[in-house]
Amino acid sequence: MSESVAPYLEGTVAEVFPKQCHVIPDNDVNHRILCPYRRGSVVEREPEWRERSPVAPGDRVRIQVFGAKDGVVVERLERKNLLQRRAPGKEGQVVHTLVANIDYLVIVSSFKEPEFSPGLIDRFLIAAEQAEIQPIIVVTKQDLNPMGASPWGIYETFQVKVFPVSTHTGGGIDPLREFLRGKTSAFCGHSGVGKTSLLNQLFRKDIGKIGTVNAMTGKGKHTTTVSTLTVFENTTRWIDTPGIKEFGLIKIAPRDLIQFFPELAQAQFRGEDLSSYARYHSYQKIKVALETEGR
Ligand SMILES: Nc1nc2c(ncn2[C@@H]2O[C@H](COP(=O)(O)OP(=O)(O)OP(=O)(O)O)[C@@H](O)[C@H]2O)c(=O)[nH]1
Ligand SMILES: [Mg+2]
Repeated sequence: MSESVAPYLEGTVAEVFPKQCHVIPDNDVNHRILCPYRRGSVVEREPEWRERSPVAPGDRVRIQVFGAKDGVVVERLERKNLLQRRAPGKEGQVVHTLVANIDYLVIVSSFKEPEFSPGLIDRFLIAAEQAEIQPIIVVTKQDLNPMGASPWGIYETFQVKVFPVSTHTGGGIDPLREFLRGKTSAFCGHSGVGKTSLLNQLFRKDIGKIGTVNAMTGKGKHTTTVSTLTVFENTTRWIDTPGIKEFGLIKIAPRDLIQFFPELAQAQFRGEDLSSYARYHSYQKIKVALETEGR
């Protein structure tokens, strides 16, 4: 008689905790297996930029399964892409991998409460371009925009798709759901912009807890604390992420930054004054950050 060996499966990381993660096995999208992971068995060779955690939501992994709900990660499979930022509060070259293997980065900003945030949108757009991930922009809380202002117009001139929505009126939700169907998308942005509210509407049921915003500052209260990948109608995957305060870009030399601002690069080529351009301020701010962080 041969000894029985615990079986191996492949799956997708749905949630990451310290030292363990939830994995959705490929053979049953409604199932979750809690699997410890060890850096040594997941990362073959430490990269130049050390990851705060060696697995991220969306990662493909091979697991060995011991019971209905128990397993262990034995390997992280090759990544199609990954979205990384400088790990906040960490010294040196440490990165936070927000998500891996996504089709769309959904950059969520509210029209108001908190205030529309082009600075963060610019950073996400740059990171998406670096990672070769298609970004789209969702501007929530359109019920607070009775005049129909569109401060996002500039992004449409760069062929970035913008979806204005309101989870209060339901406006704009159906076309967004159709656009995302069959793909894996990560929803990222500041706290309180309405990422979880939006996902609850897209799912047509409550999958995550919704917070409030501070009445004085208009800022969110970091209600979502762990990124969660949830499967919608078998083939669509949505990752809700906790609101971030800042997005520190990595692996860009300050002199190369202008390439990510095509209108400024062209203006510079023509010898024009850059300071009259809408995104000049944002460009300067990011450049200074890259210079002071030093790499
Ligand atoms: N007026 C208005 N308020 C909204 C809309 N969508 C969400 N909100 C409110 O915004 C607040 C924050 O919503 P959440 O969905 O928790 O925001 P979040 O982006 O998930 O926040 P974190 O989990 O902290 O990152 C709640 O009070 C929601 O009711 C909207 O379309 N219009
Ligand atoms: Mg949330």
